[in-house]
Amino acid sequence: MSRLTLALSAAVSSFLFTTLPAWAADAPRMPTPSFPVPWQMGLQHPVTPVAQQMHDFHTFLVWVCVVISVFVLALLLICFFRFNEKANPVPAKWSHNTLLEVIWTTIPVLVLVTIAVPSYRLLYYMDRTTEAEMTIKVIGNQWFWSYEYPDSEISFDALAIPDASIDAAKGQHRMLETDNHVILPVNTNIRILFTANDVIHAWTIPAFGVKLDNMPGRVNETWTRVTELGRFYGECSELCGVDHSFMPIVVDVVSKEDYQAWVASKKQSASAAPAATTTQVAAQ
Ligand SMILES: [Cu+2]
Repeated sequence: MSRLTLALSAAVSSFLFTTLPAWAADAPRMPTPSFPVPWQMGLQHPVTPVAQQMHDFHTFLVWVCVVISVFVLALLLICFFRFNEKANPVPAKWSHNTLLEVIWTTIPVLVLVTIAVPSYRLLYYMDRTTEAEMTIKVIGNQWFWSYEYPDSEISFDALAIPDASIDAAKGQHRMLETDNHVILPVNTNIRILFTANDVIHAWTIPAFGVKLDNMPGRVNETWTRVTELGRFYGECSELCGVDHSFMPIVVDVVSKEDYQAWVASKKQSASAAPAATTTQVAAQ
């Protein structure tokens, strides 16, 4: 390779490094549509079809609970007022009522079936996608995360940023910020594989409706499709040791074009070190 070619490649790589945005903790502020707010009621804003269905199912269950609670409260109040010693001094002596016993056995069974059917449907919907457009692999370590993008041959670690280095002016959040962010394209079916190097961890992003155990010696699978741009946060959700609470997760969901730019910049940086060495040697 001629000196001119090497000089040109060095110039191109330095151009790429200086002009592409830094995809890390010092990345520009992004919208955080799912970030919890003070006095928020309910769950984090859902940004995937799975999370949306989880929210709908959760709301349905809350209403089932409300109806049952009101019904039981009404029965209790009737007992208090109609059958107290003053209102009903001579209690009835009968016991057993076949019709009533059939009813109070059948109705709870029907309630459980009504809950089980959508629950199982959602469980299988969450399980996996047959039409994955890309794959990422999440590896749990004591106490940080490693990520691999097998399609693009990219891999990196993400470590928590200690409290003392948190810069709130950049939109960083204590106990939630990592040095490297996971970058994912919007509106893309993404297969996520989970494993661990040491103990059980659990990669969790509430806004995605994703929470799965990272088991050593086993690969678990789920999928996601994020429909909104922004920065999303999660934490390890399996007690994995003394620094369990220092395994935050930051995912930046970007446009497909920005994702391609990030992949290109990552590949460039991976091949930059040998290129620089060759340039130095050629310059001597
Ligand atoms: Cu963990």
